[in-house]
Amino acid sequence: MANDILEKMKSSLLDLDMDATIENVNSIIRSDGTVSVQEAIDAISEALQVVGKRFQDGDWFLTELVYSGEIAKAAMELLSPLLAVGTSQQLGTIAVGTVAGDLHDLGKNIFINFARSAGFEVIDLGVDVAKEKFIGAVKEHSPLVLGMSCLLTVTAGEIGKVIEELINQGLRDKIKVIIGGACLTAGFAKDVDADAFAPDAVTGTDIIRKWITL
Ligand code: B12
Repeated sequence: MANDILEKMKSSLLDLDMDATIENVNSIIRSDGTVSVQEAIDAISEALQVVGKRFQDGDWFLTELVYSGEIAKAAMELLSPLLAVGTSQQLGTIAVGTVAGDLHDLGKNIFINFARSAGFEVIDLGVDVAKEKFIGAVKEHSPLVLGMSCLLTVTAGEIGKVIEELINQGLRDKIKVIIGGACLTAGFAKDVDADAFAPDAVTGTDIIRKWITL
């Protein structure tokens, strides 16, 4: 039953049927926990992997990529508020943005929602965030953690530039840096002197929670 409804939602997204996807997400929400919000978000991510493969293989074009992103965004907007009912704990402030040149924000937003529901105050810097804006946010808000999201190989170098600037401005030892996004790896994080790479939002939230409680 749980699998059926998740498969139905994935199929409707991959059929690029906005109405049916929204209806399926609403059925999941009405299922009262039979399917968890986390399972629904994972299913959307899985469908987007298929979108990426179709785009990469030349079976789908930019129009389909854009529209599938819009459907996923609309689905996430229904699911996100259900995550944000977590806790009244105040674990501290983190700042998160997608690096310069990159407009992908679905994964960043999922991480933000998980972090908020875990009790962090999150400053969302948005997408296409210039190095100067990351540094400005660190100076202004003194967050415990800086999170950077990056989905494009061509923009991954921006992460190293931000970290370099943190070092130049004497800020690096005051903040932990976590990075995430489909084109990154733990090895890349090591190369650019980030403190951690998270393959998904749940792992990312666990890592920053550990940093705070250690
Ligand atoms: C949807 C989508 C789009 C949408 C984005 C909509 C939006 N609002 O985000 C649009 C249409 C805008 C788009 C545009 C482009 N895209 Co695009 N896109 C995708 C797609 C299909 C899904 C991305 C996604 O949202 N995945 C689901 C989320 C949940 O996964 P995620 O982002 O990885 O996030 C998870 C983790 O990584 C982690 N995470 C992410 N960020 C962070 C940050 C922190 C701090 C932490 C802790 C964790 C964390 O947590 C998340 C949840 O678990 C991917 C395919 C793929 N396999 O990723 C291609 C993909 C990323 N796009 C690609 C390309 C090439 C483009 C374009 C260049 C296409 C073009 N020719 O114009 C443009 C670039 C525009 C730009 N300047 O940014 C390529 C990138 C290849 C590469 N390695 O460089 C991909 C991989 C497709 C492919 N296979 O070719 N895209």
